[in-house]
Amino acid sequence: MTDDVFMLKLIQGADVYAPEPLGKKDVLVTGDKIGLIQEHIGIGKHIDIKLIDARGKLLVPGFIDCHVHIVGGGGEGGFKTRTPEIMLSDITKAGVTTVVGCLGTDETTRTLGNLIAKANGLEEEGISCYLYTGSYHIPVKTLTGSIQDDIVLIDKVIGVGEIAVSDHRSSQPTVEELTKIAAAARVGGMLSGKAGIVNVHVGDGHGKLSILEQIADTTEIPITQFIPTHLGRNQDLLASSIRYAKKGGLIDLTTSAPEWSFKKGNIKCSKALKQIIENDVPIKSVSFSSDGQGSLPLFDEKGAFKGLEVGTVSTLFKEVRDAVREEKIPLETALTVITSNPARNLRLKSKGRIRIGKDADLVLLDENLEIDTVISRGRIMIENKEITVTGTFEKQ
Ligand code: FWO
Ligand code: ZN
Repeated sequence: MTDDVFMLKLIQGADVYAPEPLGKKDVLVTGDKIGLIQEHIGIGKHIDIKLIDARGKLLVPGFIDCHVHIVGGGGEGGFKTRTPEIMLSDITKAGVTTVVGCLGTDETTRTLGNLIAKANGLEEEGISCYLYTGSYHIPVKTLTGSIQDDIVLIDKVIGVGEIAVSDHRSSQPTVEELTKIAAAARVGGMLSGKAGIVNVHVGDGHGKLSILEQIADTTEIPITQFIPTHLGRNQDLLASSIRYAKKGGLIDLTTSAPEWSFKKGNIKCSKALKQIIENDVPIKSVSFSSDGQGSLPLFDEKGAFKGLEVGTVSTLFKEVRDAVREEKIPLETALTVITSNPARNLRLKSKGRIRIGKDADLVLLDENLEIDTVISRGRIMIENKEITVTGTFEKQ
């Protein structure tokens, strides 16, 4: 019998990290929601329910990847370097049940219509998908002609991005231009009960986060309107990001990292997280995102394109696991950067925690912190490390 039949599933005897540790619990999944969390949940003999024996396993919230190029990205080396769009199992086998899709350098051949259609497709295939309107560049390309209207009128749009700053590929936005974008996103979010977040791509230019600090210091726009990302590119930028976070800013680190990036100073996310914690940055301000399907291009010192790789969603949890195993960061702390922190910072109200009434987005980890089972909105997508639900064009 396929899992679709079971509206009720009982996960028994898991060690639950919600992400805070709850200890051994039974968790009842009712439809697409978490229905009950108790020491022991008894069930009648004749009830039609799927039992999942989770003894010896950890149950954690489904992971949130808040920066994924779901329709593909790239192109920085010409047409043949446009990266491929994402497939469902690239996401689910990484334990990710919620993604935020975005466009990047190329908003000519990648369109918002394509992004919205892909997001709807991923939802139909079984995961949750939100979006940023716009892309790297200004003026921001939108669907309705206005950032505010896109956020208010398009359900999945929760903000704008990834707006590029301090990067040779950016539109070289002025403080005024970025302020206007943040103002529109803020009001759009207010009117629609969404975060209205501005996701900012920070390059390796000397400007770093100064444009965001100027906006926060000189206007009524709160610093938390922004989520700058790629902040582990080099030690200089990470140090600035730590200072920025200690002033109340939100910071996001990219887990996809090609070998060459470490030669250019990139700091492995698990190590960056250790440094961030050691500098007393409130962990709530920190998230990881994968830049999945985004290009990871290499440019030489003159800005000439030298080659590129493609980001993968699978790096997201890998860095969290390394933070636990190698940097000895407690699991309940490391997990927050891909669960409760992005859920809070992006105002994804039904996501990010194992709590009654929240979406039944759940991941079972085995004793080696390997992903064993993934449940998205109550549906089993991966079971005992096997893909049980494939995307439309993926072979079983
Ligand atoms: C980063 C996405 C970069 C695309 O700086 O921004 O290029 O449009 O697909 N990727 N431009 C990757 C580094 C963080 C390694 C993007 C890319
Ligand atoms: Zn980027």
